[in-house]
Amino acid sequence: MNTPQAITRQGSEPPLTPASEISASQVEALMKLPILELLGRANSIHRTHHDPNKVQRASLLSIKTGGCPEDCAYCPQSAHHKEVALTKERLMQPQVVVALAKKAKQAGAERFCLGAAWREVRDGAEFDSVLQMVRGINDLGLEACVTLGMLQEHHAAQLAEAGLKAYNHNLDTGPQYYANIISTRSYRDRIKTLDHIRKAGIDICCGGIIGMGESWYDRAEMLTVLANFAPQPESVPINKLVPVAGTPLEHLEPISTLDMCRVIAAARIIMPQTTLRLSAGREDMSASEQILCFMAGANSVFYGEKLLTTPNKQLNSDDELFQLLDAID
Ligand code: SAM
Ligand code: DTB
Ligand code: SF4
Repeated sequence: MNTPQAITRQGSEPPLTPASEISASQVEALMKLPILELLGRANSIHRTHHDPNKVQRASLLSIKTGGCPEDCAYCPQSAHHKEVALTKERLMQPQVVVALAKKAKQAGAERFCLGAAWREVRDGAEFDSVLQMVRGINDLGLEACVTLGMLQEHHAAQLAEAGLKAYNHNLDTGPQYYANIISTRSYRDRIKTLDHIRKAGIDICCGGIIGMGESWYDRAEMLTVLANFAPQPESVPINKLVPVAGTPLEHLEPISTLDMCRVIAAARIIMPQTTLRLSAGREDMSASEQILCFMAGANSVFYGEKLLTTPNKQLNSDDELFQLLDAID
């Protein structure tokens, strides 16, 4: 797998077709194209590789909430941000999790994702419980995805054996901006975990957050690292920062939907096959704004009234959105 060192500032022409070794300055130029040109290019690539009318629904559940030792500036679950109003919760029981997965499936979810506020996976009873959850979700015919922080090779092998489809582990931002956001683990640590996931044969779900004060070049760097993974990640979540009170990023200005679209469109052009998930930050977007993100190449959302700890779109609002995506009489 390529590391961030692979990024170079070479050339300024936006690429017309996905390249195997793309540079951050090329991706930045792509994101800065006239918006209609950018959306047009992205949509045409999207239609070549995906059903243009299909948006996947993934459900999300926080199985262990709060008290995380990491200092991620955006995250309400970090124990470093003492002003955040959040009740810590211990790891949930497997049977409760599987019952919630069953409900999500009945509501239309195709993938069920479990999130734990852990720095890393540790051997023991808690990890065994997570393996049991994965088996239960799999048995329901749902794709199972987990995000548990860093892990070692043998953990990835056990998750694969339990039938895990995908592991979510985000780069969060570009390598140069990263130190402004997280100090308790390095970019290289993240890449190492992703390597273990890939070697175990589990799909990689890896993306980041837009709107943390980063530049266009930082956004381009993050997408470039992702696009230069070989093979590219099977799914890429693009989160808009949810500015939670009590976190260091609480006062940041929200970024516009068009800026989100620019990032999504560039991601679609350079990663034509990936499932692009319009993740956190949909709550304040209108149906039309979300449809613009789908035109730009997003083809998955988190479905359910809560993300991990913050509100997501209400189910009736998403049901209306999905009706709008259908043909009309
Ligand atoms: N602890 C694990 C980890 O960090 O990999 C898993 C859970 S963590 C909450 C999963 C991802 O949620 C983060 O990597 C980040 O991209 C996203 N996230 C967390 N807080 C967010 C926020 N306030 N706004 C947008 N995305 C957020
Ligand atoms: C991802 O990239 N976004 C999701 C999922 N992976 C785990 C999490 C979003 C969390 C938003 C803040 C919260 O609800 O705590
Ligand atoms: Fe912990 Fe993950 Fe939140 Fe960072 S993003 S504080 S690792 S739960």
